[in-house]
Amino acid sequence: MGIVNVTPDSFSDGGKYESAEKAVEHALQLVAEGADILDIGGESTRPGAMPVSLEDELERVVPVIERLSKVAGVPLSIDTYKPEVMRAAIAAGADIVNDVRALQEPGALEIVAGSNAGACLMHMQGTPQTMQVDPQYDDVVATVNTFLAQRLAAAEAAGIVRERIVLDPGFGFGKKTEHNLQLLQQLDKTLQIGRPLLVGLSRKSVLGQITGGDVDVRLHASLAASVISTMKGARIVRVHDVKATVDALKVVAAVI
Ligand code: 8Y7
Repeated sequence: MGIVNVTPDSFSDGGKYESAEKAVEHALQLVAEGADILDIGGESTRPGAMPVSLEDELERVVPVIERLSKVAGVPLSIDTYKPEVMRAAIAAGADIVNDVRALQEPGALEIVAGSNAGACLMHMQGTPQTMQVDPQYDDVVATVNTFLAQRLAAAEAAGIVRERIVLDPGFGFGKKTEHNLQLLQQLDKTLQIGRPLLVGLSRKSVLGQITGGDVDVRLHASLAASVISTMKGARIVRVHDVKATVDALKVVAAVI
């Protein structure tokens, strides 16, 4: 899964049209590099990031999804927690809802249930504004897995068949380095819930904690994370660096 951020370029006055054009161009580059899914997001969920209004988020992502649904040739995922964005993105051609809040916003379950879209249910402790301020767990693996099993049950109860759902422990979302590493070490336990797993570790700060590298020099650590995740059973890795990841995972696939 290749990451496509649709955010206005603060260094250019080209405006909304230009940021949509750039996102489409980047997305098609990721497909050429071997991405099987594109994840399109209009609001950053990085720690401390500012929320984006519903109107701005819709204006950013809908034109990009409309365009890519005609030309990309791979499934499109919409990265949002807002039910209105899910609805508009699905209408524009999105195939998957990637929700860092696991469809907990009022109306989110119903919108996905009333569509044919797949869903990624992710664990997060707290909110992006404050989640990295001293997160605490008694047992992070048990807490995350209990939450994911509960959200899977809620999705099924709302009418979303389990075959449409993947689960994600939510690396970096309200987790310290030790929590992230425990979740990765024990990914087999999350897999036991019985659904395919998506893992997002690309360029994340846990990798910087280990290597000492800033966000722009985390490629090699990110590749290690994708290889480990895949060997531990993850089915989808959400990454910025598609070409390098595809090569690394071809080597995994040749021996697994
Ligand atoms: C993840 C994600 C982000 C992740 C899923 C970043 C939107 C932060 N991370 N979605 N989104 N899993 N499913 O650094 O780990 O990429 S945003």
